Amino acid sequence: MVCNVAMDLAVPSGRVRRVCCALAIVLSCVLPSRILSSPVGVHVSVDRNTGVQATPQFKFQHVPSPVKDDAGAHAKLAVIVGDPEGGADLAALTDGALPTAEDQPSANFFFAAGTDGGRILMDLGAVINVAAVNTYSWHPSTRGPQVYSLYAADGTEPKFNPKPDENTHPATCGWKLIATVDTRPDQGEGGGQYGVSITDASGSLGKFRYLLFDSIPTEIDDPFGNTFFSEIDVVAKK
Ligand SMILES: [Ca+2]
Repeated sequence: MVCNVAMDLAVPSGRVRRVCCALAIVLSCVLPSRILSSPVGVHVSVDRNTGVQATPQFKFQHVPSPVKDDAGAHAKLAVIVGDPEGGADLAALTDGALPTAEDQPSANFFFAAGTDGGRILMDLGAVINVAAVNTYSWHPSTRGPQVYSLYAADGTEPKFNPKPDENTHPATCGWKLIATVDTRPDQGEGGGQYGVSITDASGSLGKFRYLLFDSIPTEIDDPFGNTFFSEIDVVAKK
């Protein structure tokens, strides 16, 4: 439990993997465990499908299914921190194609085994009004859940750094934290299909050109904790 709390806290703090457990225990008493630093108004919906509910159609109770023609379909993607040598290349995140089975490395992007995740930069090509960011994953075990922070930027700040390295906190160089996401269940390995939808009560998360996904493993008990990401959708406000 303490380890989970420590990892939750590590997400919005950049690439620092471990924090003082004592601090974690203290903060766990006053902060919710799942959405620690999301700004007021931001809502993170999480759905999980297991067993026969997890199908290649990615149908969820609340979170919309992935679509092909979202505002992120033609975004430029880059790994700016981490080792991407895992399964499919980054294009799998925006191709609109979905895995057809629960353990399909060739249809999912994930960071290399034994590494501590990384950062994915998404350049939408122009500033757009973002209504939602939806992320999808599928794996029968610990690579199913998603644990990441989402940052966003319009790129106009003078100090903006589009590629903050592992020693640079995005918030110090023109990025805004949108949400922290942690879909790990309280018990069990968390296998299954996950849909996450990040929205805001106002109808808009903001006007951004760049998104940064800062992902960490769901566990470090073995080398296989990096999430199998199937798709990322960016929904423009209409
Ligand atoms: Ca895909």
